[in-house]
Amino acid sequence: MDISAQHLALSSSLSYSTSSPAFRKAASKQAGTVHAPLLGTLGRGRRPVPASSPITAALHESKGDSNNNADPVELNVALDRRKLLLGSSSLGMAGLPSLLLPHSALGSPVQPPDLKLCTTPIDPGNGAASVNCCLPVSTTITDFKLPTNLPMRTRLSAHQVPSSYIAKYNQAYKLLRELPASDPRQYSQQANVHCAFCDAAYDVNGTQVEYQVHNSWLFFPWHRWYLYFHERILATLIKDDTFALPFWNWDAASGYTLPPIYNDSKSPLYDANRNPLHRTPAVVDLNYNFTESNSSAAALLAANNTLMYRQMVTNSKTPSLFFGQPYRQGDEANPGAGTIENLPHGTVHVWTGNPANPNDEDMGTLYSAGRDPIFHAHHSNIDRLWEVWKSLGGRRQDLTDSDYLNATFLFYDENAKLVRFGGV
Ligand SMILES: [Cu+2]
Repeated sequence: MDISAQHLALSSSLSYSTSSPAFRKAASKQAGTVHAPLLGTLGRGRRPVPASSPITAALHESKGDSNNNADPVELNVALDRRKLLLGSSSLGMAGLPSLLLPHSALGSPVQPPDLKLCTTPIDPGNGAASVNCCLPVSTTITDFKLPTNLPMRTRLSAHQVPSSYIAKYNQAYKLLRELPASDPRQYSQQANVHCAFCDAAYDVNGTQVEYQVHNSWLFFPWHRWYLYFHERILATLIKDDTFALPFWNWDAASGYTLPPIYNDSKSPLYDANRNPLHRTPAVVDLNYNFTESNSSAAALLAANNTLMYRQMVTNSKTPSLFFGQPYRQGDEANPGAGTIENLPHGTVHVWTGNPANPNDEDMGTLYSAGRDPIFHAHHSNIDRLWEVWKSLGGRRQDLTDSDYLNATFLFYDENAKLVRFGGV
C-alpha cells in the first residue's frame, strides 16, 4: 500500500475544526528576501551557509523548475554544526565517501533504518550533554493496516478546546509519562522517536547515509504519521477513540500566542524548557531570528500574515517548492526543505525553545523538540496547512513520484507493536 492511499484514508478519518488561513487576507504579496535562519536543523549551529552549499543549491535549483513562477527567494540558512563536523571526519576516514555510498542513481524509495544499528550516544553539540535516543529493538515487525473502524476524529484549535477536552488531554499525558521507561509508547520514548529519526542515530537501511526526515519531501508524510501514532497512543491510554490532538493555530489572530493549556506548570502538558519571554500573551514572531521584535502586537500580526501568504501562496506554487526536494534510497540527507518547513515551522520551533540552553532546547533543536508536548500541537498545525495548501488550487497537489509514494516507515503503534508500512 503506498502512502498516498494511506494518506487518503487517514485524511478521510481526520478533520480540523477550523481552517483560518489568515494569510489569504494578507494584502501584500511581497517578493524579495525571506530570512530563513533555520532549515530543519532548527536553531542549532546558527551558521550561515554559503550559497554554494548543497542545501541552498537545491533550493536555488528548485526555483529553476519550469513549472515554477514563484517570486525570487533568497535564503540565509543555518546548518547543523555537528553534521558539518561529522561530514569532514568521515571524509578523513573514508577518503572519498561519495564514491563509496550508493546515491540517487538507485532511484528507489527510501527505506527505514534497521533499529538494531543505532549510533549512541548522540552529541547534540554546543556543550549539551550527549544523549541516547535509540529506539527499543523488536524482533517482530508487523505490516500496518490503517484501522477502518475508528470514528472520525476532529482536531480542535488548542486555544479553543473546552474544559472537558483539556481534562482528557491532561489525563492522557499523565498516563503517557507514567508508562514504564522501557515502553516504546512512554513519553520519553516518544520524544526519542523524533530524536532518532532526525539526528543521525540511524542510517538508511542498507546504506551508510544518515536517515533524516527533515529537509526533504519526507518531512510532511513522516510527521503526519508521527502525529497519528502519538495520537492513537494517547487515545488508547484514555480508552477514547475519538481523542484527537489539538493544533496550535499560530497562523490565525486567535492563535498567535502560546496556547494557555501548555502554561500550567502543574500540568503534564507543561515543559519548563521554553523561552520565558514568550509565555502568553507574547505574540509569536513567525520570522523569529533569535532577536526580540520591537514591533507592536498589531505590526507583528500583520508581518506574520504577510509571511504566511508568501510561504503558502506566492512561493509555493508547485509541489516541489512546498514539499521540498526528493529524498530517495541512498541519497545524502538534507537535499532541501520546502517553504513551510523552513518557516514558519522552524521559526516557531526556535521561538518556543529556551535560548538559555545550549541549543535552544527543548523545542529549538531536533533531538529534544519532541520532549515538549506543544511539539505535537505545532506539528498538527503544519499538518493542517498541508490540507489548506492543497485547497488553494492550481498546481498545489500532492507529489506523484513513486519514490515519494512508496517510502517506507517504521513506528511503534498504540499497542507497543513495531509496525512497517508503505512501499512493497
Ligand atoms: Cu521534526
